[in-house]
Amino acid sequence: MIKTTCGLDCPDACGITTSTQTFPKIEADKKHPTSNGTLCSLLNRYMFEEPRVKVAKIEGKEVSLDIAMEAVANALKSDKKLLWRGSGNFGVMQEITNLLFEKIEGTTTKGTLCDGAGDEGILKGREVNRILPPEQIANAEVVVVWGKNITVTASHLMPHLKGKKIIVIDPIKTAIAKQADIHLQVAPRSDFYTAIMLSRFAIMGDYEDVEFIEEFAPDIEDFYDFTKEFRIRPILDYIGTDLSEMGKILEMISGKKTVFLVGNGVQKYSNGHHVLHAIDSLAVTLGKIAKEGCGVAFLGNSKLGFDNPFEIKGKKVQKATTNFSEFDTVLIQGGNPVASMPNSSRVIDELKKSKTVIYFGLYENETSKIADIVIPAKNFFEKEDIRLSYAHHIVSPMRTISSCDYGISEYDFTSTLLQNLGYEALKDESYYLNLWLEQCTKKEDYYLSPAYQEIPYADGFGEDEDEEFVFIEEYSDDFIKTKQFTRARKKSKKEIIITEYWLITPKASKALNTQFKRDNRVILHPSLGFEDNQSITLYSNYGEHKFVVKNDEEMRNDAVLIYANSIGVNFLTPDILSEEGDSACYQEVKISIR
Ligand SMILES: Nc1nc2c(c(=O)[nH]1)N[C@H]1C(S)=C(S)[C@@H](COP(=O)(O)OP(=O)(O)OC[C@H]3O[C@@H](n4cnc5c(=O)[nH]c(N)nc54)[C@H](O)[C@@H]3O)O[C@H]1N2
Ligand SMILES: Nc1nc2c(c(=O)[nH]1)N[C@H]1C(S)=C(S)[C@@H](COP(=O)(O)OP(=O)(O)OC[C@H]3O[C@@H](n4cnc5c(=O)[nH]c(N)nc54)[C@H](O)[C@@H]3O)O[C@H]1N2
Ligand SMILES: [Mo]
Repeated sequence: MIKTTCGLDCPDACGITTSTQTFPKIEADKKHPTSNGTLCSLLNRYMFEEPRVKVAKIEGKEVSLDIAMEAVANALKSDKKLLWRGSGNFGVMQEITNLLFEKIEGTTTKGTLCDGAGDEGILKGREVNRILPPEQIANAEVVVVWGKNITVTASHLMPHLKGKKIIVIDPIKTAIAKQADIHLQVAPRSDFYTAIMLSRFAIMGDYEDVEFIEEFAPDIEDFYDFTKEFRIRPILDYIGTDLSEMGKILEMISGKKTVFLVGNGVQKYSNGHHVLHAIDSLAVTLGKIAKEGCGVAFLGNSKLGFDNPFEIKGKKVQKATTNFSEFDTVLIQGGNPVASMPNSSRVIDELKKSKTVIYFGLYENETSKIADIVIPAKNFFEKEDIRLSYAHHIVSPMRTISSCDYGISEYDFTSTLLQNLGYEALKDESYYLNLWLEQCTKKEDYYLSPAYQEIPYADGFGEDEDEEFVFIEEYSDDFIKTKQFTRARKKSKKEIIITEYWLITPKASKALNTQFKRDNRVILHPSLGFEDNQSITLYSNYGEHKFVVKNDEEMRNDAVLIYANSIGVNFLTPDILSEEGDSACYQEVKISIR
């Protein structure tokens, strides 16, 4: 039997056992510290059902891999070339193509489609984004699931929640919300206010952890003053809650070891950094961080503590709002930007203006369809790699289990092009793999990241771990004006006719971003008055697209939901960057229905 690891972009990064003889039969590695004995259907089933790109193409014509690679080499000789990498595979070797772009003086990207805004908010308070080890989640007594659809997107955390008090803060009545002791069904994009209000009431009600604050966060008085700048009544109305519900939450947490599991949902907005900074400030006020069974877990920095051999300098452009037309040659690796980036019409226009688009991936998708050159990749069962995770510290090798004679690995792709273009060859593949493993400590059969700490921030915050926490003390928001709060209050609820809806766009259970099963549904509250299976057009300032209606009581009546795997969802989303953190803001948009 061989042990390997799932490479799909998911926090769990599950251990797998299989053998070359029995593959594609795979099983969960029951000894792997983060597996719970099962593998999800994405890995077990949908990945194997998805038709692969099995032959290289130039302008739609099938050619041999050698000829296609020569065409890629020629295209990379142009002046302006860009590498745009997606997150289809989470192995570290994906980044080896950086070494090619360093040599040819090409442009790469900075920023992210994913968690950049939230990450920046964490850095503001703690200076480093350390991962909360799952053991601390297991040690907690109360778990606050905040904008994270845990049963779908991180199902291997579910066993840790057994027997605990659960508080869910989410505009949708998700599966975990249905099991929760308290579900705060907040208005979308109101989490900053929720965190600030909870902090204010915590201090007013003497729920704060005085001893902890003295040592780690003495600036609390200024933070308290800051929370008082916000008016209680209109803001609680806006969030969709009241004093008694806020009180219940604080009572449930008080005196109990509490973990906050914060997901991407809270920060898909221009002010996403404020949200994570406010949630951290709340956790510090309550003393629910840097202790056993406590902490705020967001997507952590998986590469923290590593020297990354693939980090390069050179020109970088924004990943979420790339102007592809500025480049003659665009190499798209492991991603599907035509469907996954915001504002699809703009992305398609931009890509059409660039001379040569190269798609290097596993599956046919919206991006492969418009590419000039298509190069088939190998999947993570067909090459060697190392897997890190943004939710735990286990570092796991990924092994070659199966052969693939039509695809090429990222290492071979880079190596071939460097040779073809006359540059010095790469070192052996094992050299790079070992560079990662050598930096780890060994824990039984597994490796542990150099950043591992049993209780993160136990000695303090900052790089040197002896600094104080920095509270949030300023807030700006151009999208929602606080004046709206007073206006909404003056009208009775009946008078307000909603014509524009928030767009909630979370991850789907049968897809991994745009890979695997796709959809075309929009989910609405029945009170909006549409029929199931009716086809409707949604439009925003950025574009429009048709979707098929599914009614669901789990929705609020001021929001519609379209999963991230849905065909056309990103025709509606804005190509704007978060105020800080260089992140996409998929939900900073209101949509109308035709
Ligand atoms: N099955 C599956 N698993 C996945 C993925 C997948 O595509 N499919 N993708 C992976 C990737 S790339 C990532 S980044 C992670 C992300 O996983 P999560 O962090 O769970 O992120 P999302 O699924 O985007 O949204 C999470 C929740 O946020 C809620 N939400 C939306 N808007 C708001 C808001 O304004 N406030 C609050 N409080 N909640 C809000 C949504 O209703 C949803 O329940 O999942 C990973 N795991
Ligand atoms: N509306 C909306 N849009 C979103 C989001 C959302 O919540 N809502 N979420 C955003 C988030 S969090 C993320 S992370 C992005 C993800 O967006 P992308 O990074 O573009 O990821 P995918 O769309 O899944 O495309 C991954 C592609 O990688 C290729 N691939 C897989 N494995 C390999 C490999 O080993 N080698 C190579 N060369 N190719 C491979 C496959 O062909 C696959 O089609 O989407 C973002 N888009
Ligand atoms: Mo993501």
